[in-house]
Amino acid sequence: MAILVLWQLDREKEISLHDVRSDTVFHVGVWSTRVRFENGPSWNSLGNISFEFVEPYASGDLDQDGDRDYAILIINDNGGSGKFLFLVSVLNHYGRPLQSSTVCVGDRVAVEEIAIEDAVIIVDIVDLRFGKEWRKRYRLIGQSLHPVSE
Ligand SMILES: [Ca+2]
Repeated sequence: MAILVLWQLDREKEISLHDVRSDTVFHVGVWSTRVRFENGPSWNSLGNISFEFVEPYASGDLDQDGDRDYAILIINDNGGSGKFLFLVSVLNHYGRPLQSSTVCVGDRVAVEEIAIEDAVIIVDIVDLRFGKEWRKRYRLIGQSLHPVSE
């Protein structure tokens, strides 16, 4: 039995963006809402809070175990003026996508570019109200995303 399990771990499959959108159970926002994105935005039961998968995204090895993971973006609209953008790390966990960490990037901001280089997520952010731009970097430490300086 142990040999079979080891064989299966060794033959772990790559995960695709489609897997990330359709097979990850996301916990996003203050309510830790469980959402999926296979059919566009996800709404709460009252229809007043939405979560939407938005591009761009990046793929690369975040936990440095040799397989491809994803850094994706989700917008949370709670029906008020705020539109909160979350950066989410999704790891390849034995061939299935697993959300490992989520950080709020800002309110009413957009991401122009996102990349993964040497296990660091590099995010170029623009403030949609004031046009201000800045860059943030995050590294996975354990299961959590932490901001890092250059
Ligand atoms: Ca990995």
